[in-house]
Amino acid sequence: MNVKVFRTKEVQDLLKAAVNIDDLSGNPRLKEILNRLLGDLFKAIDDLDITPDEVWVGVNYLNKLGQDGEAALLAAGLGLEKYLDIRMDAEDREIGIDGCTPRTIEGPLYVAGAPLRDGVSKIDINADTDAGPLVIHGTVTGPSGEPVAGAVVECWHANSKGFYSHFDPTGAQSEFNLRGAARTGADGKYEFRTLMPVGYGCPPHGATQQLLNELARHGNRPAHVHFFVTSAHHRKLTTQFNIEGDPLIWDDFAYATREELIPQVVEKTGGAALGLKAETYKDIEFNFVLTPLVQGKDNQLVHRLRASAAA
Ligand code: MBD
Ligand code: FE
Repeated sequence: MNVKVFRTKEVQDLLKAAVNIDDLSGNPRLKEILNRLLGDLFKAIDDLDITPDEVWVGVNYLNKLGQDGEAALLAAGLGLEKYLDIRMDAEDREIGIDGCTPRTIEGPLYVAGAPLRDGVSKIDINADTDAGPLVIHGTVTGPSGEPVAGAVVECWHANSKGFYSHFDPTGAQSEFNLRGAARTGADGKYEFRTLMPVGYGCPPHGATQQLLNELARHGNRPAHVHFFVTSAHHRKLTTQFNIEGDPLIWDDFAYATREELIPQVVEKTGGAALGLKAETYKDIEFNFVLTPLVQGKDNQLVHRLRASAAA
């Protein structure tokens, strides 16, 4: 088949009818966006001669994606979440914001409500025989290097199997294991006492991995630790660092790696005195430089559906 019908009045009228374009009620922004996306899809079907069978494969894929609860995971894997970061970075450059800790994607595995402690937060609750102790610490500063008091650093990461609490298919972790928050004092310092994570892999039988297989892509991330940093007088920072030496560090299926987000891992002793499970532990210093509010507000705060639980 090599027919072209997209430009016909019948199809253009159909597109308008589908989003009820002539009716001023409803959600005008949604109408605008859906009209464009549906039109681009119709045009692609015409241009690439996408067959009915192929369309139904796609429709049924969306059903499986939803059943598996993986739409946000796929958004990360297809670079959509990274693309939003690229756009926000460009917006920042345009208004002269730079030199601060780079953002990188949030991902789909944050859970709100983790315990908040002053200064030091020990976040490993469950024993994990395959993971050694890890201390993550640093200072939160503003753009000119001044320590920020009262900043809240939230942290979440995987265990030695690459699984996150709340989403662990083995059910092995209690709520908020490897998740927590630390509030800075006048010196701007925070610290997490935890265990070394291992990289995440997509559920092997889920919709995301199914699509990645067709693309001959893997669905793995290097070992990493996520952070939100919030402070009343700065913009919220969403970032992560990677664990140096992980072989996937420049082959992340979610494209979150950045040069500035690979801190040194230093081996230290004195773990017992810190309440760690071994005398020898890994230490990572990671400092956060926050960006200023823009005209008194956070112009890039991202609202999205997030899991939450009670501490
Ligand atoms: C993760 O741990 C993650 O950080 C992202 C972005 C996607 C899937 C799992
Ligand atoms: Fe993650």
